[in-house]
Amino acid sequence: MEIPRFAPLTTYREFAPEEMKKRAAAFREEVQRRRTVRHFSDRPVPREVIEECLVAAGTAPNGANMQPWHFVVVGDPEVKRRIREAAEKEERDFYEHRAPREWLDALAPLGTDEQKPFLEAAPYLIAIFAQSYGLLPDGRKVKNYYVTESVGIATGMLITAIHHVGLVALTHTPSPMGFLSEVLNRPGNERPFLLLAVGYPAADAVVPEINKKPLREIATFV
Ligand code: IYR
Repeated sequence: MEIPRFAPLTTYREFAPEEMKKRAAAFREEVQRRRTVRHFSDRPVPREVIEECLVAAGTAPNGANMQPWHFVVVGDPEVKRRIREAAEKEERDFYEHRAPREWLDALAPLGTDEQKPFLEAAPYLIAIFAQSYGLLPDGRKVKNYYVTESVGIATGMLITAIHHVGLVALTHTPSPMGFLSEVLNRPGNERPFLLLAVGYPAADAVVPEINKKPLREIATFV
């Protein structure tokens, strides 16, 4: 067993209550501006910005620090085209056959359909994979813990980072999305978790008029 090693906490910063309140409100306002955008410009995005956002996402708290995620950043138009083609095939089946009426009704306010032009328009697609188990260089398996929770937290941090730098993202979950493993050649210990389209919004981008639940509905203080 590895012996735990500890170092002093030097990165923590405390803020006085008034400053804390200001920061809390400022951050709340900043994230309230975020919208999921489905219409992308093809304007290029510096790769370095995406790299920084991914490093930020990789700091996410996670089970036993196994960091059970892998991010595949797709900028190659031909790979994006293949992803779009495969996603639209699944989505067509979803919208035309598989989706129960109740699900279609729930999606109606978003105006989504089987057409996924953003998968080619956005300069980057980030395919997020969850590693069900880790693999040592000698091929032995290492158990991962709380994989879904961990990858979900990292994904949330990635989306927040993307917003923070002035880009927009769309969380896309083609169902099923096994095709991502094939198109992107991922190993057997990884399952596709989510596909993020990232870029600038199109000049004429519109967003659905929907609301977030108020605090009293999403939280209880006891
Ligand atoms: N995967 C489909 C359907 C879809 C499902 C949910 I839940 C959404 O919030 C949005 C869409 C699609 O991407 O169109």
